[in-house]
Amino acid sequence: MKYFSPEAETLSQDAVKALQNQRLQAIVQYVLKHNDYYRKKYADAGLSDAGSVRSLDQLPLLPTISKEDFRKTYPFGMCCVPQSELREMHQSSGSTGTPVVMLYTAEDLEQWAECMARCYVMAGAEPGDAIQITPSFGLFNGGFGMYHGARKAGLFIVPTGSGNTERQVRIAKDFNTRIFTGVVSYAVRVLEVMREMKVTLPPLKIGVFGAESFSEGMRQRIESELGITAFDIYGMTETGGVGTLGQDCPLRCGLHVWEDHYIVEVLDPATGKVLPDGETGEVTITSLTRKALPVIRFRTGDLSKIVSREKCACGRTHLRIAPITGRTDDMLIIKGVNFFPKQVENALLEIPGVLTQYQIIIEEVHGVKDIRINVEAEEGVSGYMVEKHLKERLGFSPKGDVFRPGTLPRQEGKAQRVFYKN
Ligand code: DLL
Repeated sequence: MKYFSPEAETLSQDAVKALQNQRLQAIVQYVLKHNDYYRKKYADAGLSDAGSVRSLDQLPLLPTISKEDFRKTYPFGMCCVPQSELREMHQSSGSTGTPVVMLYTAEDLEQWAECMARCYVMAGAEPGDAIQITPSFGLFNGGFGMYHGARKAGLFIVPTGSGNTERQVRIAKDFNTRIFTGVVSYAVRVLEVMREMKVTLPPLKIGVFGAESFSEGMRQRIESELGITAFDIYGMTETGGVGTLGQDCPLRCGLHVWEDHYIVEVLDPATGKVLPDGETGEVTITSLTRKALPVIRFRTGDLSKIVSREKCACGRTHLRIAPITGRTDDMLIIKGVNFFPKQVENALLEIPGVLTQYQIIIEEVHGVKDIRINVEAEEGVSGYMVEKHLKERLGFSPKGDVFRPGTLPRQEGKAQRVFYKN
């Protein structure tokens, strides 16, 4: 099976645009009809006639929304349906403590499953393949989203959830896991345990990983050590969860965004203006088909660019964005040099013998920010080697401390890589 929904995934670009225009108009009218918060927001922005937005070129007239809007309206303030129509919720917690909530009707769950099933099939999943779902089944959208999609794609679900890594490895072996899914850093953790247990998993072929930015170096490590092809799956609580926004195909030429369900804009983070294709900015999403809580111009905080609107050689026609570089709020500026944690990761993994666990420690020495890298490595790698390579690749000179394998702390969910110390 090559496509889960051949017709939708290979619509001509003109047909995609026509569908988006029609769905955009409908969703704007829908939120204005069913939600006071959107109505007030648009009225406050002086848009008495927001409902007349008819096409994509008028989209930039509408105000953007952000996580702030979700937090202000917690838990039901952005909901467009009565509670009797809700069937599921998920939430993510952020730095402020007030969670961001996504609500789902039965139709929304179908839409989520459809997007996820397309991702699985794009990665090469076949009905009956054993899929091991390692994100937790709970408020985090990862576990359930992967589950709904796997049901839809007819896969054999092995719902381990997170934790008990040794058991994960045993189960993968016993149930012939072919598709391994999860948060990137947890996949790396499982890899380590496999190495310790000296287990190889012959049927394992596909990795579906996301929830964090990961460098090409990390992807290569995962692929070569597990002997799999690793796919980069994208989505978030506010757009309806994992996989809603798409994934890369085996040709690795960007993340295919499911454009019949979502409109992508890339905005200049400082001015909010739409950037031309090819320029990096803040990914901004409009959901076209969601009922309980649609987003219109949601500023995700994620940085990427549109790489192509041309048909991909895989046959899919929806536009492609570059893998996420980082978030608007995770760029680091040390001694005048700007960089993202992902760049440090890439540079570290170029050093032979360096392993996948690391920490970026930002400390203030006499009022000046400085950076220290703690990284696990095999015997023979010295702090000096790490410092020298990072200086060459990134243009600044952090202090590098090398740790023995297995000694830096691990997390079960998304990994914390950057630590601030005074
Ligand atoms: O992390 C959904 C997810 C689960 C995606 C499992 C993939 C796998 P949230 O907890 O709401 O949802 O976090 C969303 O995670 O805005 C990005 O900053 C980041 N993120 C998600 N996927 C990727 C990816 C899930 N493929 C936030 N690459 C997003 C880089 C990603 N960052």
